[in-house]
Amino acid sequence: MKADRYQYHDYYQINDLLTEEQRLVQQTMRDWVKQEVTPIIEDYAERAECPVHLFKQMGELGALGPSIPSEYGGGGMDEISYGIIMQEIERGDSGIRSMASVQGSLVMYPIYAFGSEEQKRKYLPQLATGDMIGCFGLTEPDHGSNPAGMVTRLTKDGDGYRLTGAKMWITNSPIADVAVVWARDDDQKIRGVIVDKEMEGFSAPKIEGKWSLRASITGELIFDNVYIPEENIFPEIKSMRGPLSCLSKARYGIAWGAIGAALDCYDSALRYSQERTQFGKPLGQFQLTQKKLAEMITEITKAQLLAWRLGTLMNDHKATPAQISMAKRNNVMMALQIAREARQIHGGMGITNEYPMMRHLMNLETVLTYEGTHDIHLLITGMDVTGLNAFS
Ligand code: TGC
Ligand code: FAD
Repeated sequence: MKADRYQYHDYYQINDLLTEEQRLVQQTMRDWVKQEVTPIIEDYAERAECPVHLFKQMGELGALGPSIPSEYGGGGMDEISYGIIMQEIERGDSGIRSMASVQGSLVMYPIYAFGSEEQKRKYLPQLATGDMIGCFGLTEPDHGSNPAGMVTRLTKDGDGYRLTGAKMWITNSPIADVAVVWARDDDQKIRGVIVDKEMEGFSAPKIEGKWSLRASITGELIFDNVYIPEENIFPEIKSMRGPLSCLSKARYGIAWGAIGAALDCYDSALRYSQERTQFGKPLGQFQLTQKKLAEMITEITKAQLLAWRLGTLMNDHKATPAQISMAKRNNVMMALQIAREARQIHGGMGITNEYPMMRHLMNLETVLTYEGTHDIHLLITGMDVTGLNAFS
């Protein structure tokens, strides 16, 4: 894997829309990915091992919880900076971006938005540095697209509660020190619980055999009558708005992140088309190759503009969940299709680990599914434009 192969394509001069600070964030993350992720990622992915050491490095860079205020250890940055960070990390690998986006959007964000002052002070600074690793438990074995059907129970027991049930497909869970878990209480309300890994009756077995996101570790969460003190419950939030608003943050990051994976594939395909000759000409001189490359950069540019505009709406607190769904859905499918076309341009070489496309392609199959599947996001847009709910 050649660490020096990147070119940073910006066909519509979108960098001109960025502030000085956002450009600095971009450059810092690019340098880090080039030095620390690209040289090792194929090896880790091949061995299906998570490069856990990257957590602390991302913490030092402010990439864990970039938009959490600095008084709690977060980066104190705006939403576009957060998006840029996700884009640059995913240029390296979707699994590494997953490590960061779960930590920031699905663990730090709910503690920040719904936690008590004590919970914020206890957990956020350590999560921000990567000294503590977190995970987010919403999906259950029988409730994926419909998390409101969850059967994990939080039952009152003396001064505290008992947690029983299981969560499935949980990023980071086997290596997590803390899990933000959503469960139904005695009043049938959805409550958020902070589960510490030492709690008796709690385990987080690894899920083996993934052909996608191989450098990201995924597991289950099992709660066998785990005693939860009151101080570990989010005090106020008591509805699906809790977990779903975390998803909004993470989906926004994915809308940017997917562009990074697409750019990495496009860059490799463009380079290969200029270097490889067949029939006495570079591949890039054939009209069919030009069509592929021209369509790729067009789709990337449209996705960049969608993400940037969404970022400005996020900064103004005006973005709706349906707008976020549109960007997540569009940009992930765009990246998946580009990974596939880029792989074709490389011919047989495209299936090897000399090039990044197959890894991105396999990763993006998960990205298309998690944080709401491609079809669920279509139905969210459909509901928004028609006012009619396809889920009920
Ligand atoms: P619904 O009745 O529509 O809404 C309940 C309450 O929540 C509010 N709300 C949202 N708030 C913020 N952001 C959103 N995206 C929101 N969507 C809804 C809504 O206004 C309402 O508020 P209130 O105050 O009136 O109570 O809820 P529903 O249960 O009918 O939801 C339907 C549906 C299908 C849209 C939802 O269940 C859904 O999005 N399903 C997809 C499931 C999903 O995305 N799971 C992701 C699991 S986590 C994950 O995949 C992490 S991977 C991370 C990685 O490794 O990078
Ligand atoms: P299902 O909900 O069973 O869906 C199967 C198919 O049916 C999909 O194609 C779906 O689009 C379709 N479908 C479902 N309902 C409808 C409908 N109403 N209309 C039309 N089609 C429908 N979850 C977490 O909580 N935390 C995590 O950290 C996390 N990390 C993950 C990491 C990985 C590697 C993976 C693969 C998943 C992760 N997830 C996580 C879970 C992820 O969010 C779910 O896989 C996803 O929400 C889909 O749920 P499901 O797999 O149960 O599929």
